[in-house]
Amino acid sequence: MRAQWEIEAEAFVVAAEARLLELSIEASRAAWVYETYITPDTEALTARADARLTSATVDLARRAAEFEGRPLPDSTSRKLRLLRLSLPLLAPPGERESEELARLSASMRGRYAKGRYQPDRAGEALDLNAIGRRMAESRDPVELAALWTGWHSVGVPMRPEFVRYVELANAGSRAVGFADTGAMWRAKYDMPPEEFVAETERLWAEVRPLYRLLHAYVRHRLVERYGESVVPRSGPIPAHLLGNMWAQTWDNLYPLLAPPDADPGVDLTEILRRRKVDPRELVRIAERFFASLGFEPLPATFWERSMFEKPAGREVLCHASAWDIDLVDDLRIKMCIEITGEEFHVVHHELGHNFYQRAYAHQPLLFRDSANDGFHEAVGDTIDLSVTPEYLARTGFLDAVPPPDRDVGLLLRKALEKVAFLPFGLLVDGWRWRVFSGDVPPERYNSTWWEMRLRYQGVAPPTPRSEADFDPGAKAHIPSSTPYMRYFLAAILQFQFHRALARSAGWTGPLHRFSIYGDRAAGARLRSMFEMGASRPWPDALEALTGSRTMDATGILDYFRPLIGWLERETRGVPIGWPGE
Ligand code: X8Z
Ligand code: ZN
Repeated sequence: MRAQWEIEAEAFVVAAEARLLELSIEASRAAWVYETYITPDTEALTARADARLTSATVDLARRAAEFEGRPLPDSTSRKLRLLRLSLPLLAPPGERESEELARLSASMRGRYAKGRYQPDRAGEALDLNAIGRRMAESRDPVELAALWTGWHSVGVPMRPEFVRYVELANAGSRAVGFADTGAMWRAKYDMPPEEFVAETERLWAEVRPLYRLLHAYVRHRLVERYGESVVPRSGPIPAHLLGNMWAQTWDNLYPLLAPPDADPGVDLTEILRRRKVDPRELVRIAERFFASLGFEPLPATFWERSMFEKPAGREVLCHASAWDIDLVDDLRIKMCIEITGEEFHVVHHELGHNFYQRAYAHQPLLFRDSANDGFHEAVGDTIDLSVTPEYLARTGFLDAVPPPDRDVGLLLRKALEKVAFLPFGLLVDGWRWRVFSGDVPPERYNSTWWEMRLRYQGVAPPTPRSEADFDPGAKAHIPSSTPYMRYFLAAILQFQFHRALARSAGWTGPLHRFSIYGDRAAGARLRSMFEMGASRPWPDALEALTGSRTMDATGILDYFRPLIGWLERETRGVPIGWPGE
């Protein structure tokens, strides 16, 4: 016979899921309207819907705690645990405080979305997309520094909001038993939080030598280009010279860094522009990749309701995101698509979220999530790793497959995207965890941010920074409260997934030439992992796909193996590392 508390716990979970579903849909709709049409009214509406959802979640999480310590079926106790972890921000006690936190959160997102930089008084004000385009292309250090500094001023008015936000967010996390919000974020990984931190450090230690090698090569080439007065031979690389606002991916510098005798690699931007591909078609191309694996095409509503382009005449939050509004099949993406290779990757990334969401939609609400959040971020990128020359030739984008003996260009371009990202992926939440715990107080927010950017990435700001600035606010995930360690995990996991899929296909060639395009067996393996959602601890899902229960950095190292030797040769006699690392 089932115990009384077991019956009560299950009834509680069913009712909680129904309540949360209703409030989540309401909050998603409000957030969608806000982020695609930013006005004071939509800001107030999204804040209100968020406050309702976060307050209800805290309330339910506290009641869930009453079942703690009683023997319950695994899936029930897992749901009770996940309930406390379902949102990155929880409401602090008190209706006023809860609404205040939701308002601060919406306000910071709005500031980010509305950020502009006006290069000169007569010129037009540039939004982040326009600034990003210039940063990708310009090689003028003076212009680049101005763009960088101009955008970073977006953080300044966020600072007082962020200070208060940290207090309120921590109060919300404490209300459900966590020491602070960072502790709550670290508790999401089916292992003791300290063990999770140790895992991230272990993975970083494994890939760090490759990052330092790439850093040394890039710095050396930048010294040649800009001279030692701009780029110190053995110091940090100035952050504005890497082709990206946050120096998080460096592939826009490829034309500058390509070995003179190397194959040009594959220039996706050029291919897409030559074909006159428009934003909607770009999404279609990515959808066709998923379809080739056996996934159902996206629903008609996806095409009707998504935002693919920046609309004229209203403010929107352009940072790309994927949505599942009704948590069943009201799937959408929100992007301001530009026709570039970079955005081609992002479109695959976003559709990965949508196909994952759809595959776990049959799960009970609290299991409608990825195995861990790194998985959600990794799947679209895994598909994107299969955008190989062979795939491009099969789909008619390339006339002929280039011979593999000159692939160093292809690999360097990928490393500038994927390897360059690793320390940034690690440090954003490295910083935020310390901020939430109080280890870094407001008067050291910015200096610690730069200490960490120096230590991990080996980059330095182009102009002196002070505590009047708030440079973390110039990165979307800070105002939007999106945890960031997930991207570091994804950068490791996607190569582990890719290698596993290659092995099960019997592939013996180089990993960067392997593509799962059209491979239904690979699609079925991915789908069965997707369908598990968050119903099992993530090592189970990882094992189902890869045979391993631990995250493994040898995937990315194997992928770049042919490049490592080349980088070692190129950096012979060149300084490696930097003071302050
Ligand atoms: O934010 C994203 C996605 C949406 S989940 C576009 N990414 C991180 C970023 O842009 O900083 C993808 C890679 C890292
Ligand atoms: Zn994502």
